[in-house]
Amino acid sequence: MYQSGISPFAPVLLTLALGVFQPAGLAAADADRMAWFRHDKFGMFVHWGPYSRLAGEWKGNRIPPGTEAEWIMQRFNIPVAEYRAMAHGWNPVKFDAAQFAKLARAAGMKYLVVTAKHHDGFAMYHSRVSAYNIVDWTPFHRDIVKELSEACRREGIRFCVYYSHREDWDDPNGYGNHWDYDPARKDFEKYLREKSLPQLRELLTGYGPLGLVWFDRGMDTTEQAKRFIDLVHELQPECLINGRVGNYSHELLGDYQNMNDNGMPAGGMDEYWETPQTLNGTWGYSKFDQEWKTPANVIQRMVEIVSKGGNYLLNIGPMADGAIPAPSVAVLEKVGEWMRRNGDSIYGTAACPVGQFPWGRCTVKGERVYLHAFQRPADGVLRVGGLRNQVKVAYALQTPGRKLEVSRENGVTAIQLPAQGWEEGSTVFVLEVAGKPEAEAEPVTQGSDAPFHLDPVNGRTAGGAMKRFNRDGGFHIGRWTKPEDQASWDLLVSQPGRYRVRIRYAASREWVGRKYVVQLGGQRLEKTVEATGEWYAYQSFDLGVVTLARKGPMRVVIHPAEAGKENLMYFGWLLLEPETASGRLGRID
Ligand code: H79
Repeated sequence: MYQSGISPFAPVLLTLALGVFQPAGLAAADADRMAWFRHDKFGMFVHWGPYSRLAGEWKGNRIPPGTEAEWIMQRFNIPVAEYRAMAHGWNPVKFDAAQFAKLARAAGMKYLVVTAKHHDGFAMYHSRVSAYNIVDWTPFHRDIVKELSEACRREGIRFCVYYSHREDWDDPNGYGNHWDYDPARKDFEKYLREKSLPQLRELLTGYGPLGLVWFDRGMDTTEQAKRFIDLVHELQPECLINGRVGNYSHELLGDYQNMNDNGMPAGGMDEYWETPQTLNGTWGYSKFDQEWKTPANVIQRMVEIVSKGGNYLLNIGPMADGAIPAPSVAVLEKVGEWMRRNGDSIYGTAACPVGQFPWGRCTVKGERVYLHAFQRPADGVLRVGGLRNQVKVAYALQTPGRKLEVSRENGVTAIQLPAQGWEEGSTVFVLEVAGKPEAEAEPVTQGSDAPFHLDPVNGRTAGGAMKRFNRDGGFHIGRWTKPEDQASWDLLVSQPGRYRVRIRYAASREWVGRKYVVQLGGQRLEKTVEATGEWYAYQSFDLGVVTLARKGPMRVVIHPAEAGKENLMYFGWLLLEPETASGRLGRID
């Protein structure tokens, strides 16, 4: 177990002082463990292993650019013996851990996650559990996890490991290798007991405090996943666990959720999240993939992610000799220059309450709104709709002494922008506002004969109800067990009349039969949760017809009818379709 020298209460006090957002429904103890994750926003992912030596090519077969070169063993069904022989000759003499940690630091990244073992089963550290590791199996004989952990500590970068805990194409009992091993004869329990869990123990005991363990590909059962979680908690209680630790088709476990690889959510969520992304189209190095993202693109992705409350884990794929591809170094250094000037608008900020703007995104911290303009509007005016607060003063982040002219009309704040000082990627303007930044309540509107589409993005949650990620790359509202746990939407009805109400949700077997309430203005529908088959098997149900009698504002609320132990449902959307003479319109599935 590792102790930090800082009082465990320090991050909480800091958090309160800064007024930083904490996702609803999380216990204070969890928020404390999450403090660094919430603050740091930007991390470096490192995918490096024997696959890097192949660089996307095996016996003339090539991994297409834009796809995963670290999957080469599986992709071409390379026999274990041949892959092992290839790894046996791997000698990445140019590897320099300090270069990685210094690059992460120069880029403004605050944590680093290295593949201690990827799906190919090869350990990048000195494992006593399996001799198939970089120290015992290669002429290199150096423990790169150890070297990176020490270099990161010297540079003030939080050190973390990726460990593929289910997939193992080398082990006869691990997952995924069907070309050498007969899946019917696998003893997965033996793999967990004799390789996966013991190797995790080695990583948790041999490399100092870990910021987080990044699991991948999920686990068969919740019970198995809990053994990994328990081991992390037992050995390093402060260490965070990513959401891919458990079964993807059940309730997602872990301290935070990952988007799908390279995923970007449509809107903010009520839980901690991170998106792993590549700098080109592959994680492990491929000599065929030179489609590097530009610094401006990386900056804009980061801003977008942070504006939605997430963290950005950006990957580099070192080459066979251990060198970092020069184009990735160049991009990260440029991003770092931007971060040194604009980091205030990223670190320690929270999701923008207002959402997205045509010209860019925003982040907030305390009583400040950071407006990220991706390009200068042609008329030189930045229009900020939907912000409720009074603006006290506005300036460019780089020139706080030079105040900008601000006016407000029809609820829209307009800022006169300077012609100079524009930055590649994003130019940041600061609004100092009265009070905590808040969005103007903006009703959901309808077009002529168009349905109201009420979903997790345009709705509000209250009580314990949470907007959550799910494995299909979509989002749902979950964690609602009692009547106070609610989702609500404010509508502006422009077309009174009869509306058919449809709902889409997924329900695991345990939730079937629970009662829920849909309030539409004064009308109350009480319904029963029906079976959809699986946790994430969404289905639509017809809830009947209601009359929306008047034009004007109306509120829709959904909540459990009574308190229960189980979650109500994974809510996808509610649709109000006008019933017209021509029949039903605008079906959205
Ligand atoms: O480590 C990186 C990926 O290798 C790993 N996650 C990131 C962080 C990952 N594991 N599984 N997946 C990604 C999804 C698998 C996609 C697949 Fe395929 C589609 C496997 C087989 C078909 C991609 C395309 C790999 C081979 C072909």
